[in-house]
Amino acid sequence: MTGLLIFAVLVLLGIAIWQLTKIFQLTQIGTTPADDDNSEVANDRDNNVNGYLMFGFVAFIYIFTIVALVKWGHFSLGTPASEHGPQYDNLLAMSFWLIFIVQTITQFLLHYFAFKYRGKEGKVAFYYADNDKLEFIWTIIPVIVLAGLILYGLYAWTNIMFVNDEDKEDAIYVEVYAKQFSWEVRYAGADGILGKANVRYIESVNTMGVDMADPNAADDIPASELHLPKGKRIIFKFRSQDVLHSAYMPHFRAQMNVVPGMVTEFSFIPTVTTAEMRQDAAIMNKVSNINVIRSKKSAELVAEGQTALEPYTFDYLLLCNKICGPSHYNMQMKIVVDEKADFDKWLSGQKSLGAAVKESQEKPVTPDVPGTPVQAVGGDSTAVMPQDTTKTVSQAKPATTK
Ligand SMILES: [Cu+2]
Repeated sequence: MTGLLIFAVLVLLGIAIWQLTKIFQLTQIGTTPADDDNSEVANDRDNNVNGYLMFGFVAFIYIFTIVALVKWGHFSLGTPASEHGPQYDNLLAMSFWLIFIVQTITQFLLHYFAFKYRGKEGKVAFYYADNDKLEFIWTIIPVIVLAGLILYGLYAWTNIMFVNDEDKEDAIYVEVYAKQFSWEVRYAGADGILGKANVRYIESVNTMGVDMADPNAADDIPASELHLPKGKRIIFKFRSQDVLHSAYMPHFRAQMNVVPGMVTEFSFIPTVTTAEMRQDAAIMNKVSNINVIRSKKSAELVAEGQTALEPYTFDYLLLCNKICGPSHYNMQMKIVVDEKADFDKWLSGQKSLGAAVKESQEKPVTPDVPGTPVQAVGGDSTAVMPQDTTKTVSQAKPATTK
């Protein structure tokens, strides 16, 4: 912080000195004989310098574009893992190529003509009012191209966002619940319907505030990992406990705002299991790069007498993509895409919410969802502190943080 202040002071001091010299120069006007070199009118040397600088600037743009593509091109999203993914990537690729081609040509023309018609002493600019034909051409071409792009975009949008009734019947409903700074998920259970929920019902192990009086609620299944079956349509219902979050699943080309006080929706069909994605060439390359960095770091840690880092293995992630507070960067949840049979096996091994609530009423509170402590919400007296695992709900002190 001090460094920043010193930097700001130095910059301001520099500006002050510069302004003072300008004022000094202005006071000298008219007192000394005119000097051609300091004239405000550009001479041929100035015009040439500006003309070549124009070329230099366009060269800089092109070189930077090439370097960026080579150096950072591999940060693009890679193989899509959802059914709508390729269509989404197609739309993005089309937009990028169009922008790339148009900007490459127009930037060149802009800078080339600025160079070609740079000022020359004694040369007067030619007055050219307008040309209807030219204006028609450069209006109609962008109109046609943009209309095509927008129409294709709308087509892709309805394809991705619209789920027909037939598909809805066969889908798996999953609620994704966001809070500062973690995610929880809840599966609809055997009845295929998610029980109603509200932040006011948050109590003990019922960390998502499900209304246990709703007959659809008891069979709901809470989980701390998002498991999805390959080839099945998943309909996500997003809710937030506190502030605006955004559920971002980049590998599935899915993102949806998570808004307090309302339920938002997104749906997709996963097409690549976690095991299959781990065999993807680009992913394997990324993983080995990360592990090179990790092994270097591990060597340093071991030298300091600490334990080495575990090697990294690829997993899909659900991330938060709205800056929602100080730990936003670490708000993530692992996503596992399994074959349908493995998914069914995993789901049947999870405890239903009804059973969990019943159990917690019989014995002291031990939340069985790791990493999902009940958060204090606006002085909610039922909230339990994360460490508070030994007391029953009635004994728990109200949380006083925040
Ligand atoms: Cu967030």
